Amino acid sequence: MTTTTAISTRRTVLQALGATGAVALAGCLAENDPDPAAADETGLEAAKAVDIDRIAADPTDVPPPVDWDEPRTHEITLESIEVTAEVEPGVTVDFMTYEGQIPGPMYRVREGDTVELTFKVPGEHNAAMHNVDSHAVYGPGGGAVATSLGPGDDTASIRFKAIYPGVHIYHCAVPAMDQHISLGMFGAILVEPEDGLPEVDREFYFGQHELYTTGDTGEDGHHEFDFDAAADEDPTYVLLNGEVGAITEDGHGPVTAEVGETVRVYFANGGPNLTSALHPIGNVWSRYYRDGDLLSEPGRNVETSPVAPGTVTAGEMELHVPGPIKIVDHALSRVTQRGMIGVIDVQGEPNPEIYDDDL
Ligand SMILES: [Cu+2]
Repeated sequence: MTTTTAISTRRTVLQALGATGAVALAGCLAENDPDPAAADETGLEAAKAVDIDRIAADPTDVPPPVDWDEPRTHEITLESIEVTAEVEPGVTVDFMTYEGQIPGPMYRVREGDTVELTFKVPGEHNAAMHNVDSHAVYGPGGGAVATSLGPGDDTASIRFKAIYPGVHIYHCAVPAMDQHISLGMFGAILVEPEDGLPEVDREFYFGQHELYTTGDTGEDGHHEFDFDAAADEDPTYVLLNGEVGAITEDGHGPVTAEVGETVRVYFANGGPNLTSALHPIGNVWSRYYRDGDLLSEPGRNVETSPVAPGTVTAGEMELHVPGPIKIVDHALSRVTQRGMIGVIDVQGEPNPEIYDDDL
């Protein structure tokens, strides 16, 4: 383990958790870190030049609510792109993605709409075979059979009718699907019920997944995918939007919202293996759509809820007071030691009747 950089993973996350926690926990971690001279050497290659500066999808990149009431047809083109990018400074990975981002783009249709999906695997951007298995599809492999393409193959197109409402995942489902999902190939498609969803002020879209590599967490260099670690379900990183603390001050910055607003979060767990214990630190899911079920009555005031791999879920929060809300997996070692955190920064006037931090 490269001790210095291993600490940097934790420091990024601990800073995102809050200064007090950072001081207390950083001291604790420093005592527990092994002597660098005794560290094992995994012999990573040097970090590679990156193809893109950012693998993390923008959480505000959510399609607007359905405003039509007759069935329509959506033409969607989705491209697989393999790119080298950083998980954190000094640590590179050859990711596999839809459209160069993690999670892949979110799509939004209405119950009864038709989707014509064209999939592309351009030879110049891919070395492996890929496809699309969408959980919104009735059909073999959720479309994966018909969309399986090798690099440079002609495009493949499928048409499906979005019959059942819900928020669903799509992902790559080639034989090494665990590898491809771990390297980033998953995203969300929202099929709104005919009656729509409650109006909210803002929506965000996040994706959790875990990364299994030949290096140690935070070890400088280029990390390769580790099939043994995947078999053991022993991840090097557990990430929100593909990077350590991507959506925090130490990454690309938090997303913002205002006191008094109601926000909805769509949360995809790509996995491939770990169930997330989804929790918004400093808030609660006032209405929670378990397992992406948009037809049943939502759960009320849900604190932490399991999100199985291969699921997109949704939850709504009321923003009564300013300050950060931290989106985490409440299996907290994944936060403090594996990178899994994102921040919604709520701005506005204090509301001491609800919360007073200076009595
Ligand atoms: Cu793939």
